Amino acid sequence: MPKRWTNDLNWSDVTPRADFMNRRQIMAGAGALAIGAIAAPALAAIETVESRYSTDETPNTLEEISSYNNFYEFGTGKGDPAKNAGALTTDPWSVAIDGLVDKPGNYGLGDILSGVTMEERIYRLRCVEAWSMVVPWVGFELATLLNRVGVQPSAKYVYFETLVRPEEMPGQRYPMLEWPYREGLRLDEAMHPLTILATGLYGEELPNQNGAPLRLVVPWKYGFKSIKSIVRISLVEEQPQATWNMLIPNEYGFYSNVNPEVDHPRWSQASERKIGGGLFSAKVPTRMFNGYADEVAGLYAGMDLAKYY
Ligand SMILES: Nc1nc2c(c(=O)[nH]1)N[C@H]1C(S)=C(S)[C@@H](COP(=O)(O)O)O[C@H]1N2
Ligand SMILES: [Mo]
Repeated sequence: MPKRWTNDLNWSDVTPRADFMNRRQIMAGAGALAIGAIAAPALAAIETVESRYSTDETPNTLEEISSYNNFYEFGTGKGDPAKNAGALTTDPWSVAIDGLVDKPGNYGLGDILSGVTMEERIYRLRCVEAWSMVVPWVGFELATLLNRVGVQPSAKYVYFETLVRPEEMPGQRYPMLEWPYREGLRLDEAMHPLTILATGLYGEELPNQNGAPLRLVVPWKYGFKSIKSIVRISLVEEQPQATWNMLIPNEYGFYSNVNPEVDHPRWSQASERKIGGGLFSAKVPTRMFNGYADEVAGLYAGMDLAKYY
């Protein structure tokens, strides 16, 4: 498939001018234009508005969120990312957006952020694995970005890739996984307003171990679907590869929706341990779609979720 690579495109070209000006005015009003250029860190830390999708559950502490992580590029232990991710260079950063889009290109992070016309918001969302956390993300809807680049009618899925940089990512010196880490969503899942690209948490830039400078958050799916430190977003026609699905397909399906009724072959998925409640804290029942069933169950109407797990 021919790919068109451009380095000269930026968001002022692809964003309707009125929206762009409006965004700049919002930024100016927030005092974020003090140095003239729109810098990513200023954006990550900008005053945020609570999303309509926020839960009212108490968020985990920054310490909890940034010290118990999965990010195999930095090692397989839960403490390895916090120990090793500090060396990752996240500025400059660019994301290749390609495939079935009207405006493919290599977009700098600043361009991406300055094109987000809605104000960034704090999303206090639950994340679930065998453990769970509530994280006050700062981010914007993935749909905003996809609409800016123009999704072509033949696109059915979105594919994501993480950076490959073994010099700074010591875990990539070993074939723990097939690098790059990769993930995919069906287009309707990707366009759902609960699917966000996070740039920060607690109103600050994202800690590297949480996937700086840009990571996906899909709160009704298991944690591994939320790919970190993204450098490629491709719109494609066929169901794309996803790292854990490739590695152990009978344990990890493409969809990976949180579903207490469908057990992992090696463990029950009916309950979860809340991080922060202490190591021996009681498990709590896991909710269908991680509690977001009202919002997302419709995406799977008529699908057998035991088959499409
Ligand atoms: N690139 C990359 N993204 C990744 C992972 C990874 O190893 N590499 N781990 C996934 C898994 S298994 C989980 S549970 C979440 C953890 O996100 P958190 O550390 O912010 O809680 O990141 C996901 N995204
Ligand atoms: Mo995970």
